[in-house]
Amino acid sequence: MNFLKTMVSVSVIAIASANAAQAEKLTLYCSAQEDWCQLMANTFENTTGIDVAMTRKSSGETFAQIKAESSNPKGDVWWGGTGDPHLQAAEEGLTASYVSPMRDQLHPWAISQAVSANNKTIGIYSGALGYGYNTDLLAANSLPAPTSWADLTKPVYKGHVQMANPNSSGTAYTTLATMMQLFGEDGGFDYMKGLHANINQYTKSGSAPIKAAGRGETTIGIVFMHDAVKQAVAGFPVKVVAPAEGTGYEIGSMSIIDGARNMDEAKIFYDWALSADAQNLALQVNAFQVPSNMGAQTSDSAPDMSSIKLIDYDFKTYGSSATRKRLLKKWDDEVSVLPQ
Ligand code: S7P
Repeated sequence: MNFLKTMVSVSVIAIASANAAQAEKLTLYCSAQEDWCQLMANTFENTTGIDVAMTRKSSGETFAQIKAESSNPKGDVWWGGTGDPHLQAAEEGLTASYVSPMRDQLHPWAISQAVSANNKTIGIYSGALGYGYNTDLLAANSLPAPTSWADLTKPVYKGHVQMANPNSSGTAYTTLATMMQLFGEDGGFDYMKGLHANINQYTKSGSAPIKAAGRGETTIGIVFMHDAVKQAVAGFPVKVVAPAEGTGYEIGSMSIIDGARNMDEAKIFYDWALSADAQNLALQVNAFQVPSNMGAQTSDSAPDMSSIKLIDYDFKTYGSSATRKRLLKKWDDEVSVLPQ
């Protein structure tokens, strides 16, 4: 595909060409899946001539890095990852305000993410939380098929469930915040304790548990449903579950880092990443999130968000610095230390 011909916004190209002659490098912190990060970086580089140095880390880890570097910022754009830590970064003054000319091409949910953060972040995709299980392992262990969140705390699944650590992983923080919203704070922490009894490993990355399930290293992995679909489409014996009680979701986000050394290039990347063509790159790497550009394609394999019982996820509360810090500390102090 020739992106210079097909790019939706002519203004994006004009700015890109003008600036590409000058310098042009961009340090990209990426928190989506590795193959998607790489494709975004390479395609942007080829399209604009701007050199991209890309690092992939999970959402919580990237937040921590940007915070640690805040007196001497090294990154320019943070692309991908769950919205909560992007909102926290905005609140803590780690990211910069920018209103892209591409905004009128976006779904309202992507713009509302920006509005709630004084335009310091914006939605680039969305996806629902759930889990997946390895159908072969389930049968081999004569386990019943789980259908709800409550099922995952049943003793029969002891040692069969894997999720990420909510400190490093946006997926796992979304899980923690979802349980608070489904069951209340006391009930939610009781749930996390019950789940902990069945967990075989807390991974660093959010999608690792379903990759492990695909390989037969765990029976169940708690992940975004689109990450489970990716394993199923790749041919692994993975069944995707939308939990019966309902579930939370993410607005995967993008932010420009405050004090970015390459601010012009950061804005060029930002505008480009909001275009339909850039978002359609997701299809090449089986990234099954729902794109934020209304003209971008959603794969037929993507989980149908309208058929999933979604909670009214409170991004303002669970993306706030005070709430995220408090919940993570409470999880560290009261859940992670419990014997298994
Ligand atoms: O790209 C897949 C995806 O699930 O990864 C992001 C995730 O936050 C990154 O992994 P962590 O859970 O380890 O932070 C999601 O935003 C995205 O949908």
